[in-house]
Amino acid sequence: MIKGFLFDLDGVIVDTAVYHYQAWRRMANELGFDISEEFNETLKGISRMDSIARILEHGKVSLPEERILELAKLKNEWYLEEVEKMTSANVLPGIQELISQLKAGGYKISLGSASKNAPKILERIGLAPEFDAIVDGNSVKKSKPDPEVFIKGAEALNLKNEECLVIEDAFAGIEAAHAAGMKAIGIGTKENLPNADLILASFEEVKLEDLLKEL
Ligand code: B16
Ligand code: MG
Repeated sequence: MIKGFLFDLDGVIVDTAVYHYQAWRRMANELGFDISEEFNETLKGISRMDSIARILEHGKVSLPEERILELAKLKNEWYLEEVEKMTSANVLPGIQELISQLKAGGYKISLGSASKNAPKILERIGLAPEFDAIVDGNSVKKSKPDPEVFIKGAEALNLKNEECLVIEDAFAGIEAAHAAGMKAIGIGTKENLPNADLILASFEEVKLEDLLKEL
């Protein structure tokens, strides 16, 4: 029986996935190569330092550790320029309504994000007080598809893993949910998320009872 929901942040609650892509692309372009949207798909849910390692490998660029850290910091500054402009209007369609339905139904909710910027983003969009727990890139060591972020989410809610349902937009995130013994709803398409237990384009007009029946 499902008692709790673990929400990914980027690409589920807000569309920051596009800001991550723009900032990584700017960095890659400055290094003399480009990254496609298709390649960017493989970065979703992956931590900042794992992402930069994958991007540099993709561009066949080898740099000293110090320079890599500098570039990761710069990318984050570019990314935060966009985050600073965010308001509650950036919450993706249907999310606020879903959270209200979950609260009314007595479900617990936690964030399960790889992002170190998660607290800042939740503050900006005004959703921080809605969460019973926040597990993010500051509290986990291993990147999705490792299940650590969701295992910690279930623990923070005082629930068993199988009592939690994950909502994700990343292939790696759905792998992480499954590795934790949880089902996952994918926000996206069958092509991007063939591993999801249920696919939705968004939460717009979605009723919680209907959702739970389909899983
Ligand atoms: P940051 P999620 C992930 O967040 C993003 O999908 C991924 O693109 C990003 O690199 C990662 O967070 C780290 O983010 O640089 O803000 O710490 O989708 O797990 O909410
Ligand atoms: Mg995501």
